Amino acid sequence: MSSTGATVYENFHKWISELHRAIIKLSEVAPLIYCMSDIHGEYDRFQKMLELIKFSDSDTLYIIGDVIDRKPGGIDILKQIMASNNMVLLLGNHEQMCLDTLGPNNVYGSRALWLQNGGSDTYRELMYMMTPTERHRIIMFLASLPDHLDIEVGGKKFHLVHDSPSDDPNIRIWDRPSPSAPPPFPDRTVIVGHTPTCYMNKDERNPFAIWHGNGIIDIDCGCGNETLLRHLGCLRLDDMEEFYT
Ligand SMILES: [Mn+2]
Repeated sequence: MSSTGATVYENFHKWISELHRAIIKLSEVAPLIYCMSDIHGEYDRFQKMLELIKFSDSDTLYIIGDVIDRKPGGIDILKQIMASNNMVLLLGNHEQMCLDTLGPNNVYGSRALWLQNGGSDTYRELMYMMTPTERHRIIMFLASLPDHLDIEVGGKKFHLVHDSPSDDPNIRIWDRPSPSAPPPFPDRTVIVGHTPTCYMNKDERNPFAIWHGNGIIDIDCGCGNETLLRHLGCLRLDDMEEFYT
């Protein structure tokens, strides 16, 4: 090979190496879309999950309700979500019970219902362990949450809602979907939480796993319950990879 030929070859080789490095770098920072639900105060599992998925500033996390109650870390998780600009929280029935009790439209009897459903730690922290200004900031944040969202990831459409797709806001956060129901939408996959997946797959012997139904996916793997079979589940919507902590 002539010396000019060798230089051309070396330059080409160098260019290919640089391109290869650039592709690797791009794949490391490519933004990814994740969803979780029903963390129910399990702060440690939530932090472990963020580490496991290597959640970065360019990724987006949708949390489909029920961050608070049952276990004591709910307010810390809420504060983390509020401080982040790439975590999107949807309203769950537990956030609604908190709002009904402490929000601007106080609902008669809501405090008893909330406390019966694991709200004691959240209630105590909001009422007695923070300033009225901080409490107001949290309540106003909860009051601003959407109760459903339609998103598109890589050409696939998803409808995110805490419990059931419906025109009725109460059904959206309170009802339980039937595992044998027909697909709710012809063109979108529904992703819900609220109902631990053991009730959908009738499997109470194995660790709870994300349930894939007919046009609907349930990602509530039982956080906040007492069973040792519970997990925090996380679904990456780009490739439907599942993660558990
Ligand atoms: Mn719920």
